[in-house]
Amino acid sequence: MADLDVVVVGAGFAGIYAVHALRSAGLTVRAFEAGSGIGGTWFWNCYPGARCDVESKDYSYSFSPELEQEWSWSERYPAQPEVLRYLNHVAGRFGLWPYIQLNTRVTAAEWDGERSEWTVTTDDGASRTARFCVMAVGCLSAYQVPSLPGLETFAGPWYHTSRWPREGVDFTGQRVGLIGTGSTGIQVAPEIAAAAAHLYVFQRTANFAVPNRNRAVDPSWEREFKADYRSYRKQAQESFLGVPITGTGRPALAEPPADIQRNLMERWRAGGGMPFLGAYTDVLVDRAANDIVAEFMRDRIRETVSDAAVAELLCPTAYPVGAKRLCQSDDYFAMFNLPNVTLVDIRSAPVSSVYAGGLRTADSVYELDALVFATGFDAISGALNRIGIRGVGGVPLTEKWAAGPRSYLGMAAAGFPNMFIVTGPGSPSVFSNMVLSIEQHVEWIRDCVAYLGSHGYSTVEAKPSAEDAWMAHVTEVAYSTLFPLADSWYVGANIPGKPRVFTPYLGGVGPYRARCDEVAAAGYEGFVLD
Ligand code: NA7
Repeated sequence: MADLDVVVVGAGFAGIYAVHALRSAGLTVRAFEAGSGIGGTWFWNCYPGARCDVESKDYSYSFSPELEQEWSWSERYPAQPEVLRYLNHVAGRFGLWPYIQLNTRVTAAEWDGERSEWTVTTDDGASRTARFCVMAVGCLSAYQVPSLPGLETFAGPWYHTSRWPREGVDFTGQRVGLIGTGSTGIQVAPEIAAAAAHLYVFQRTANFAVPNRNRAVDPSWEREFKADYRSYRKQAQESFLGVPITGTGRPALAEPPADIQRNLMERWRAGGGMPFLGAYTDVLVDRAANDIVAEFMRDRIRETVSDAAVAELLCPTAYPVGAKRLCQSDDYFAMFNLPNVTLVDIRSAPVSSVYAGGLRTADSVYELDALVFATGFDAISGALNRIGIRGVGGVPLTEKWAAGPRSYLGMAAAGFPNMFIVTGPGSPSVFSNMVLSIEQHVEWIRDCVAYLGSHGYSTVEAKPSAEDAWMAHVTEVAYSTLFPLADSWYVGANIPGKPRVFTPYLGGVGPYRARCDEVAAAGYEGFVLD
């Protein structure tokens, strides 16, 4: 008999809710978390300026009406410390601490076909057996530092934003180099610029950013909003992104140009990426419509940045707007008007090496006291590939995914019975309100485990044919949009040598939920139950 019913790997939003939901269903559960605290992404990414790009009213658990009434968010877009406080509150409120083991990294998980159980090994040398394994490792947890020649010779400190020192970093009086201008780089840059003697922003690809218009939550708005929270959550579940947004419902190409500009400006002034990109139905599928929105955004950069050459360099042209994660910032572009900030184009003159005193590019040398990497993650599959996961016949997950990550419904991989992935490849995951998707996945997994128990089955495994069909569908939907045109982490293009596979499911969380429900209602169609 296995030690546990379920081992949960990770204690971020997904792991915390998995522990609660599975325990509430009467199962014995233990979660292992590498960090010294819970929170996952929100634990590790404690760099200054870290903030969620989904509004707090949406980016919060909906499973408990009491919780959602009790908790008050202070800001429209929550900053990292507040998200972390929230998750710690949830763990305490629902009595989850005894079931979460911190400072413990799972190093291997191996399926034993004879005993129908997983053996999970941790970095303290211990092993546990469990009937089920729930991988709640996060989509953006395996961070990457580029291999720059000479980095080991750099005399000053260097940091990756995803492993920021918890005690903070004082850049006062320093010359700081920042590599990476995605969502993270755009958030951290103004914070560094406010303290440093000089900030050099090394930009490989210019990125689009909309304003947050972040603000304190108004208590009267909150009261009114909370009065109708349940029906709002229902709308979210049925929506496309997991956040109910109001678009015009019309294609931009059928709209008079002046109306488009007026409408985009209204949304720009209101702030937020989802309402802005969702203004028209064709922006993410038709390049001509996309160009209108992209040019609108470039015009905002041009009117914000006073040096015309710097503004032009900051104008993204390499990909359709939205095809990479749309960044959000209230102060990034204006920061380039500060005398202590320099934008360096490393697309035309790439970084050649790091030396003790700084960084060399193809055409210049930059003297630096500290280096910051905001260079992103081996997304979605990276964290799973770093665990030694072996399925039926001892086959490693890395071998199965050698040509790219794949799974059935983004939750289960053929050849890996009784292993569930929360927001894995082929799930709406990062293309949705993650918290809402996590809740849906976890509840589906909980119900599947309960179904096995009540019907006398001990194992569940995705059929290869179901996995193939699901991934073909994921690909077909993705290639009907403009998303594949960008070299983004959605396709793994940011990791040298990673196979180019479009991993998030773009079919929308409402239709996805309906499909998952159909699969369950049909006795877990596409799975072998044994
Ligand atoms: P991203 O979005 O992957 O951004 C990483 C940035 O780092 C991006 O500007 C990259 O340029 C740059 N990068 C990566 N490797 C290099 C090298 N070798 N040299 C120079 N520049 C490099 O990660 P984030 O952490 O910003 O955001 C991840 C997600 O977190 C975000 O999408 C939100 O969902 C939250 P590139 O564009 O590849 O040319």
